[in-house]
Amino acid sequence: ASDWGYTEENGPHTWQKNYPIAVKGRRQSPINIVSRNAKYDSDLTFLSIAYTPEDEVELKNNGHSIECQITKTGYLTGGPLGNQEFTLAQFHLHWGADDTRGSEHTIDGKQFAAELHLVHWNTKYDSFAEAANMSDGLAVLGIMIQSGEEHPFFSVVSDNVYGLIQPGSMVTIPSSLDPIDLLPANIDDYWTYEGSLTTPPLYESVQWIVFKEAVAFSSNQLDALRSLIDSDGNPMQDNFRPPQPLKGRHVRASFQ
Ligand code: BO1
Ligand code: ZN
Repeated sequence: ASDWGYTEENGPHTWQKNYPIAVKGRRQSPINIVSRNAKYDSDLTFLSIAYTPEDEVELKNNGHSIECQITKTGYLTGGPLGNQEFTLAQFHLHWGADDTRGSEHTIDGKQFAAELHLVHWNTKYDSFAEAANMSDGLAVLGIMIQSGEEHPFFSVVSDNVYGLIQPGSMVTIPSSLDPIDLLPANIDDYWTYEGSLTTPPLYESVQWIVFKEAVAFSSNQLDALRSLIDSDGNPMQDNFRPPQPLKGRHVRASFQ
């Protein structure tokens, strides 16, 4: 079996063996966001997002998820990040075997069908690898996905999974994709807290920004993700880590 995964043998409850930070850490992710405990913070100014459309879409089955590698410059600043600038590296998803589960963060105990992560690193460092283990190294935008209407811009991913079934496979799709089109319409309302990578090595380097508004994918689009094979040779499904202890952390809200 792989070093880590989502089976009974190598799933989240076993990660602490090779990655003790899984239980010893003070800022592990994901968490359950309790909306009534989140404090409105008027200092949370609007997020400033300046992405560049990709003119080709580079997709990879990394054995744990489907990942889209970003090749154009794209920046995220503002909000909890202040004047620090973060650059978009990749996006990927976590999802369930069915629509009743799949997201990593939960909101007032509610789990969504999937969760999209747009992963950025702080440009004060030289690379993603250098930033990944710094307390202010990464910023991830988390978007809850629910089953509903087909998402016209996610189709470039979901229509091309047939070339990505086996772990390690990569395809480059000659279509454009602007990552901004994957965000909810309302990006003003979000929760934010200090957390970690949700997969090994579980580095405590992530400023999480989780949007209040969910985005819809069709059941066909979600089923396409479920058809992938993971690094254990199983259907890639339920590739989410459950919520972790808050350990005294505070979640802030950008809205009242
Ligand atoms: S997530 O957004 O918290 N689910 C997340 C989890 C892991 C990564 C990015 C975002 N990236 C991982 C790479 C590993 C690498 C590690 C540290 O970052 O997938 O290959 O070892 O650099
Ligand atoms: Zn993720």
